[in-house]
Amino acid sequence: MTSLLILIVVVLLGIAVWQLTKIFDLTQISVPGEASDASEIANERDNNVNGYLMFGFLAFLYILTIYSIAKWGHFPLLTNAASEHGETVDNLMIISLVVIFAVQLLTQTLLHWFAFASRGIAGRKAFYFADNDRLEFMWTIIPVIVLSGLILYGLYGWTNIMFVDEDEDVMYVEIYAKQFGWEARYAGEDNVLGKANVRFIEGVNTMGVDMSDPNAADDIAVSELHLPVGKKVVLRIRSQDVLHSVYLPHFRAQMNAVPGMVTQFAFTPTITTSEMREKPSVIEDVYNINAIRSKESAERIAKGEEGLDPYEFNYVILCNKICGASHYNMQMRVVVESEKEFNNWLKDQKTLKTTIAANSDNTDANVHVDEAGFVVPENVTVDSTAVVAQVIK
Ligand SMILES: [Cu+2]
Repeated sequence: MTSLLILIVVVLLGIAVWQLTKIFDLTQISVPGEASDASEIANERDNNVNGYLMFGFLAFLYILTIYSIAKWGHFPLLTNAASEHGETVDNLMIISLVVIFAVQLLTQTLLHWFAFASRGIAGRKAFYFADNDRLEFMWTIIPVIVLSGLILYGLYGWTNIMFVDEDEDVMYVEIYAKQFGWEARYAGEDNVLGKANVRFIEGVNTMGVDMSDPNAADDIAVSELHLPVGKKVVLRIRSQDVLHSVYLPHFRAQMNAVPGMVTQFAFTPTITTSEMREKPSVIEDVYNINAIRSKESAERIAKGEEGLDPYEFNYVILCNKICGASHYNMQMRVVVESEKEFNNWLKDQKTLKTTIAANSDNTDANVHVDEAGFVVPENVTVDSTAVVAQVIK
């Protein structure tokens, strides 16, 4: 309703301005026989001014672009990729940027130069031709070759990234997305994730793992993702409610989390968290962030609020689909460490089965444990309308 009112006001304002300009035009009476600036036909001076203004605009465009690149053109996602395939993605990005910049520099310069060179001059007539096959051929074939090259390189990179050899020694980890947070599940010793479905969500079994599936017995649910460096990990991605997107910027990895299906992305981390913290560019970023943060912290303390802790570099999973009100805050910390550190950490994590059993001891009415020790949810109904309402609101 408010938007409709705003729209009506904007339309009425437009009509008012239009009427005012008409009145203004009517008041500009020109005396017959006298040269008047109010003439609607452009004279030599108008044409020259417009011709030079085109150059002025071109200069403005590039001075602004080059100044922006020099001042803010720090591209943290074009270097320091922390995964094996990351370099391919970065190269594709850099090549695309260079090609786009070169092509637009050439075309914009030509466009503005032609506008200047062909400006109206008294007595000069425009040269007209209906078509020119050679020109048509050139501006068709050159983009075709350049774009095919880029697309083929992209496809080659993508198939290489997405291909997982069946014999390869990989680690399976499930990433579970929901409004608004992430959970992860390790496949355990058997390296097979137990089946899961949203209908099994109950109590501590927040990912809806089917505990009657024997493969689920050793699955480990965590809220922080740890990965051993140099080991290929296959992320199996599910969503509880709406579309989310698993985005691991430092590893150049992204895949949608789609309700009702399992998507996957495989990558090999190559740099541990502590190695990344030592990189000069990361140290500089952290320093800059903390300079802003300490200012903010001082302001908070002055107001009697709690101060902020200093920022420390960490890999993260972010959500890259606008999935609702708290989308911006959907993140999970990722720790890349040596295989030994990873194994020690994993050893300390409890299996989902143990956690559920410990909780069901407190007699949860809807859950019982069968003879094999598996927790079986009874009459679990999931109110999916509640989630939809939240999205619409
Ligand atoms: Cu999300």
